[in-house]
Amino acid sequence: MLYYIGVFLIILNCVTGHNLQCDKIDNNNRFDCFPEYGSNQEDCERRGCCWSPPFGLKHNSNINTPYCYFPSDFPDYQVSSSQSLDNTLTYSLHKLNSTFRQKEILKLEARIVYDTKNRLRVQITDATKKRYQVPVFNNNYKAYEKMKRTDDTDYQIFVNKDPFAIKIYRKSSGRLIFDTSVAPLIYADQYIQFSTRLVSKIFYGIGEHQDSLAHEADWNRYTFWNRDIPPTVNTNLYGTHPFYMSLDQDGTAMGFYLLNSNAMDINVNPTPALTFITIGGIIDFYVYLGPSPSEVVAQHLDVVGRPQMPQYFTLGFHLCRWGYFTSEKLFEVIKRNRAIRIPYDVQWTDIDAMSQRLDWTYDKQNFSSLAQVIADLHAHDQYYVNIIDPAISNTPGYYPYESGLRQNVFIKPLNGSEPLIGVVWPGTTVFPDFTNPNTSVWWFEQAKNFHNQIPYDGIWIDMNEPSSFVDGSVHGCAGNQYDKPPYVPKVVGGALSSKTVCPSAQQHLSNHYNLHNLYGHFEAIATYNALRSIIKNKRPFILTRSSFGGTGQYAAHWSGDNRATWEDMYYSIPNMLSFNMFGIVQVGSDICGFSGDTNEELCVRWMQLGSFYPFMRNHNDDVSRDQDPAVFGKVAQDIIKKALLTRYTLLPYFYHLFYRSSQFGETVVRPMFFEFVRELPTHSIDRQFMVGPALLVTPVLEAAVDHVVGYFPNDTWYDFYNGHQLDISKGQYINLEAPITDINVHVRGGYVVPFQHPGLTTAQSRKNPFGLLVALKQNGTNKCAFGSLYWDDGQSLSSVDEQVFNYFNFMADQNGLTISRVRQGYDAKMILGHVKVYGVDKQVKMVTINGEMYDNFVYDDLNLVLEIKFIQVDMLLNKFISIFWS
Ligand code: MIG
Repeated sequence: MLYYIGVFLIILNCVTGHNLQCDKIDNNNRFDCFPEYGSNQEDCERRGCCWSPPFGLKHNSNINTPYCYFPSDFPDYQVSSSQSLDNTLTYSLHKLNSTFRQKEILKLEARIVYDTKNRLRVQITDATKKRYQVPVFNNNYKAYEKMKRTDDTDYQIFVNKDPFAIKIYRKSSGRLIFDTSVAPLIYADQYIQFSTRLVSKIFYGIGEHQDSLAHEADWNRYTFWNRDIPPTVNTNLYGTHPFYMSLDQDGTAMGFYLLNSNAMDINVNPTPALTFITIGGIIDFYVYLGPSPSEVVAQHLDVVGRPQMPQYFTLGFHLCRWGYFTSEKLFEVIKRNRAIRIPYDVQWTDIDAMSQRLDWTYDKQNFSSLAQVIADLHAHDQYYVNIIDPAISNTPGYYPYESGLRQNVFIKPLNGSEPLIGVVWPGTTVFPDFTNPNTSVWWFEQAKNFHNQIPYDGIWIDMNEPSSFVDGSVHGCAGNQYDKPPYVPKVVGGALSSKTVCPSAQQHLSNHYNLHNLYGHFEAIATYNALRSIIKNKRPFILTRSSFGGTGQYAAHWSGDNRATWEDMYYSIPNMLSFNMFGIVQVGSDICGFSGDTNEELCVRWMQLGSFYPFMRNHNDDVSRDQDPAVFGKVAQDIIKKALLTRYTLLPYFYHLFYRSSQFGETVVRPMFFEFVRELPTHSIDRQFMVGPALLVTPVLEAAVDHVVGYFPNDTWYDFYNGHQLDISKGQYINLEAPITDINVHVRGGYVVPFQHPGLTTAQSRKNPFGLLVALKQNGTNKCAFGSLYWDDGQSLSSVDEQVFNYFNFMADQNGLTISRVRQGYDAKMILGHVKVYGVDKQVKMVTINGEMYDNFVYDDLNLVLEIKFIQVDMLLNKFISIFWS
């Protein structure tokens, strides 16, 4: 009997190709051995992999359970020797034979660096030959003191020798947070693959993609290859940020960043695990130990670079559209929005203002009065931003082209001596190579010349994936191993050259194959440096579409060509929250939608939501209806105006958050789980978000409703507008009234939110009295609230370094409020005019300010709000201001 079963099993194995190393692996733990299209049993088995159609297939994602997967004994690397020096462990790795990828590298070196107490770095390189590495640097990188004692870290590293694998444990809990042993390491010249187990089924980050904030570890794939395409799910988009964060059961967060700029797929499987497939460069990654989500982000920004402080005006409202077509129409739009008195700081123009769509020109016929319009904006303390595309027309006699040719700044095809030619808006074009230092010099000259005619205040860099209307070039591509790599990640269009420059094209630092995902990043640097010299001593304002890790040091970002739909309005939230984790904190989407006609209801709701974006711009395309606030009915206008006034009121708070971001790597807008990690429902919320720690925004994201359900963590929450406290005793969902007149915003008890009476421009607002919104929180028998404010001139590059700023701390309890001036370095008028206290549960009969009785207060015994108005206290006169009530 036993004998027969044995024979039967052997026969079955022969038929299906199964062996025990395959059978051990259940469906969920399959790691794809055939990520190309068209897998079949024969080719799969030739790879030495297991083939079996899975049962229980899922069809709800863009990738299925693989039929072809690695057996657990698939050939892998082993450690042949190791060495430990200071803070670095070095391992020599080798693999005996190549498997199925072309040009596998059999000898590798792995270096594990104990970077800091809560951050480590791993690099795995070819042991004998130098390979391309990402040439991106961090501006504000502070050299840390080399870790001497590697036992002083929050992490413990375990290296398995055969097969080679890295496991990282969090010391405090003993939990495994990173583990490459789940699948083989493959390291070939143009194909590098490794996997890691995730700490939980949910992870965040991995952008730029159109997706929810929280990603579930089910079969899925994220592709990275910067691409000009309206945001679509399951598609590579404008930027590359291979960073993820994951939360463990105990609420601790870890983060991971793969510093690699090549085309990449990240495959997800339900193990839960991620598999990174990149087609070049090296393995170079960081693991961050947190333990809080905010700490993970701060640790990540220590690596890629923290955002610069923005100019204050850029926090105001920006108005743009493609298709003003004439400067008269442009001026009309400016005037009609001024006329309805909406707060409004910046007016933009798009490519229709260029002469024949040539960069660094304007249309002298249709936009003949452009300079006057700008002068008028400036006279109204408003600002102007124009668009620049990287591609330069190769029309003979066009100065940017001719001078660029002379300075040899354009990308060339493989072995070519003349620039590579593509097609963009002005027709045939060449592409500046911003990795070449000459290019920065030339770019500065163009920007400077243009600024002499058209004194712009910031630059919008679009189309910098880079985008082209032809694939590769007008002459195609060389067709070598870079144009046609052995493995192509699942990019839109199927080929790397799709609607961009040939991968084989030559740039100063490497080929385009390696540098493609950095194109926008390098353009942002060149533009930033140009503006630093042209607009002296002011923080450059640049808006970029394409981005890479660290671009936030130079530029703001918007989410590209969204649609005027409720769905795209929703996607703007996960997008801005993810970009805040990537260190591009000044971010927002085209408000009211870029393509398609908007409608009044959508646009009103979107303007309300947009009032809480870190970057607030209303913009649309050349064929859709106008959507600036003034085109809507009076009721809609008033609602929009109210939203904008709320934003302008809160700008000091926003500005303080930007300061925290530039100094400490904090986020400006953040997911709710950053503040309430112990409340599980927050982990996947992306229809609500927080502005800093103190404001919770619950927008309406669908048509024709007058209620919205929001989750409110176990804390004290007050209605932002009237101070009414939500009646909750635990974290819970609440069905809020949501009339179109207001967006729901709640203030969190325990915080003091600084504000300022709004003007119609930030310049006006900045002259107005300040206010403090004190939201008390019960703390034992006390109630208390805290906050701070950073304040500088809103424009100088050196404010922080030279300490030309003022800084205040606010402390309140149930009886009073103290304002302490911690630093006085910026000479300005700062008047405290207004204090609102939420959660004052005793009738107030008397108020004193700095010991003197003050009469101008109102106590609302319905909402328990004390409001003290028309104060005139100079915030810079005394070190302390105290206000008491009883
Ligand atoms: O191919 O400049 O995302 O904001 O209005 C379209 C025209 C080029 C794409 C940008 C969009 C801009 C548009 N640009």
